[in-house]
Amino acid sequence: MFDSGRFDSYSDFAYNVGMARTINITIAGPSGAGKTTFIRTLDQGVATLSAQARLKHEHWLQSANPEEIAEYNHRREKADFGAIRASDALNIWLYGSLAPSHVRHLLAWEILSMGSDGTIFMLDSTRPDTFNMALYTMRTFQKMARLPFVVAANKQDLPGALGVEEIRRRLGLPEGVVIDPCVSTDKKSAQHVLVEVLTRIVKRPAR
Ligand SMILES: Nc1nc2c(ncn2[C@@H]2O[C@H](COP(=O)(O)OP(=O)(O)OP(=O)(O)O)[C@@H](O)[C@H]2O)c(=O)[nH]1
Ligand SMILES: [Mg+2]
Repeated sequence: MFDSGRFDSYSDFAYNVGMARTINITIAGPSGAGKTTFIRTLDQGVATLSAQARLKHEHWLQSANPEEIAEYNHRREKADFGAIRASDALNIWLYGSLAPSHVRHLLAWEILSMGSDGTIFMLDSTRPDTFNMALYTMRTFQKMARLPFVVAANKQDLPGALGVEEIRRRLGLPEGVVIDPCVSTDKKSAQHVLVEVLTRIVKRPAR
């Protein structure tokens, strides 16, 4: 699915040692930002995952605690997760997080951030009134776990969408933070954001 070829050598390596890797990515941000849309655009269905990943998933379902199961069922109902088989050796899971307006959000965020390898912070570029919620989401998630992340400035197709630099200024984000313009309904655009966060995850030094 990726034309950049940036993950080929990693995938070859993982495949050769018989170890398909699963990368978990959380999509977080205010209500209406476009998180569910982003996941639906990229989802290929669990059936496409490697046998190993499916087995791990079943095992997880048997061993998860009640809170985790409740969270899983909630996300499934909202179609808030997706699965991508990026190569023979690389499976990607996408998890939509609860919006900060949700009563249970802190518990759900804790569970998600513990199991995630990276985060996409999504915001609606036409809704500066939600930027404080976006910042709150970023700060809280990063406090729970310092994960590689990118910011997706979504709904760039709509009139009045603020540009990346204007969003950077309003959120007070330093140059080092990647803000990727995004249209969640568009597959190429969603893939671009995904590759940005994957690049940061793969580059991260081993813990
Ligand atoms: N024009 C446009 N509309 C979008 C885009 N992304 C999402 N939408 C629309 O924005 C609305 C909200 O999108 P959702 O994906 O449901 O947002 P969400 O972040 O999951 O919201 P919650 O589940 O409430 O937290 C829907 O009507 C989408 O169709 C985009 O890139 N462009
Ligand atoms: Mg949603």
